[in-house]
Amino acid sequence: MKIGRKQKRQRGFAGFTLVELLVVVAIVAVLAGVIVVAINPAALLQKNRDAMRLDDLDNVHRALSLALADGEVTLVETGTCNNCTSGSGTQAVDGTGWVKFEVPTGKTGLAKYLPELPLDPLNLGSNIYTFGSAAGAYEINVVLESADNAPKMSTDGGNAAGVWEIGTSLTIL
Ligand SMILES: [Ca+2]
Repeated sequence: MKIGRKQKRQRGFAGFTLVELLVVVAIVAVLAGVIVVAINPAALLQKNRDAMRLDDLDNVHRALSLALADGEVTLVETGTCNNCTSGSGTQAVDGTGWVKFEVPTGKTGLAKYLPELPLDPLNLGSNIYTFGSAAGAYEINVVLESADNAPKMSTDGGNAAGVWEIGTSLTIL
């Protein structure tokens, strides 16, 4: 008997049973799960934010070092400053932002080296940048999120094992 074109096509589709299709869907779902676990997007985002934090604090540290060396700023005693953090202070780079300093007459200040103060990528709770200065030295702190960065925080030469500390005196904060 001759099989018509329509019948042939129907046979082709009938080649995949519902069970076979379900098995394929299940395999794809398992593979997708394995890939998500292997990549761990949440951990990746934490690492990205930490990289930004290290970059930000490095930039502020470098700008402050240059400004101090060039006599563009003088440090003040921050003491119990309540807006010396990126969470409560502004991004102003004139000494009124979360990084405090004074600009000697005729000088440009930190603005010569940094357009604005950075903010922590989350800038919430303990994820903020903190500044402190005393006796001509300063310190900037941030808490890193990624578990992989915990050793960085405990071996930075500072006095807080759970905080990344950078500056010219790491015992101010
Ligand atoms: Ca530390």
